[in-house]
Amino acid sequence: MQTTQDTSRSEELMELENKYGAHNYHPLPVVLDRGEGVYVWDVEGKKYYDFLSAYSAVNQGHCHPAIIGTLKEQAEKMTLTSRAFYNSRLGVFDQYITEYFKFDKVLPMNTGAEAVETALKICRKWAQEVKGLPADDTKIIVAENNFHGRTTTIVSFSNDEDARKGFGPYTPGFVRIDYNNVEALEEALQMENVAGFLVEPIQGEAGVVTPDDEYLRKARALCSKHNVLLMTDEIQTGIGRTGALLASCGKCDCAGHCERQEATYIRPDVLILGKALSGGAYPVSAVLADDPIMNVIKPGQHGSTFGGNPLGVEVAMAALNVIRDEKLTQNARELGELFRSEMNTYIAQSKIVKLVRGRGLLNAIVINDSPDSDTAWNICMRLRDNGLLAKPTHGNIIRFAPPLVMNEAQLRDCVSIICKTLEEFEN
Ligand code: IF1
Repeated sequence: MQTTQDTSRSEELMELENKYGAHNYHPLPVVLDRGEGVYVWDVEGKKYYDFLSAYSAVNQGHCHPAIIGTLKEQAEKMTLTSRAFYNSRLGVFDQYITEYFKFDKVLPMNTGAEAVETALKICRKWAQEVKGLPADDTKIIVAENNFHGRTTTIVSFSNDEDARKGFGPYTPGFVRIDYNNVEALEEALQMENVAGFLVEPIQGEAGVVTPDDEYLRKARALCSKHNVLLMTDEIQTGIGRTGALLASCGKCDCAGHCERQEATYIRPDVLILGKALSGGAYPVSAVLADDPIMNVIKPGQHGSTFGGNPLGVEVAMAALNVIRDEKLTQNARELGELFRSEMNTYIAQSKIVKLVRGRGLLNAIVINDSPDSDTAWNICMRLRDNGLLAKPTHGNIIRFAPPLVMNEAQLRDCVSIICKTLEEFEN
């Protein structure tokens, strides 16, 4: 399987990034040039299965024709007006997305971190203006090992030293509790002046840490009881990825549209979306909430030059259409079950893999080696050689998140590449 290809073009391009770009990443050494569906090609023309999907932004697959078609069409008509004026696409998008996810209102932004910041600002303002909490002591509860983005406020409540250290002084007003621990939440809610609880339905960066089935439901009930806003960060888990439209939909894909809503859907007060909201074609993020919450934001109090621009919102509508039209949520659910079951068969006779976990097509395997070892990295390098791209997280965890447009034959092919590669590391 060793490639004998001339990789000088790749070397050259990596050297350019290395020399002229800030060193804020440590990428796997592969230089991608083109993508289509579940596949990407490097500059030497080698083809790979993409098992990262740009951290779940490319759920709809690379360069989906419907999304790119819409992007091209809108780009030739109008790209940006700013919110100083109305534009002909934003209202249409506002109606579309609020009906799609069943909230009264949406506030569009661009990146995930901006959407999280927006949710935090809405939460604080709601707490002060509606709930009557003091401005200098409004607390928001967050989870241990959270990942919500890279702004100074967001890294203020991170416990990842790399993300946080050296970037102080930090924004106060956050209280961190154990993830997947209802008692810890209950206890934290006894504090005075709690405004909200910000949580990932599955912790992606932490290594696809999947909470107990009842965790979110109980968190929902506790937040309601204490008049505290439940804010779910579905930037990575949302839009079909976990085999549900939102991870907070449980096993359903309706976002409150069907009779199973009662049984499975946990409705947050504030829903935070990004990444796959645009299918990776353009940065689009959004915060959704009902009127009593969203209406605390008045003209001049929050915004963004690019937020709600006609190009972004057209792309987002196309991207959400693809999820529905191609039944990608259902596909993620079915292929996810197949993936975990195949991996569990492998793990039963494996020494190198401890376990597989996840929901839908957001999965990870835990390598049986210390987080300080380079085993997971070496496995990812061999996966690359064997035509599949994945990235380790936290040293000994490998995340597997292919585009949701994958079919069963492709998934079986990928499982065989993964198992064959793992076998090389078995002794
Ligand atoms: C990086 C991880 C994924 C997110 C959740 C908000 C954001 C993210 C739940 C911010 C972003 C990214 C950013 C990326 C690595 C990455 C990531 F490895 F850190 F965990 F996806 F798996 N909430 N996640 O996952 O969104 O501002 O980036 O648009 O390199 O920082 P953003």
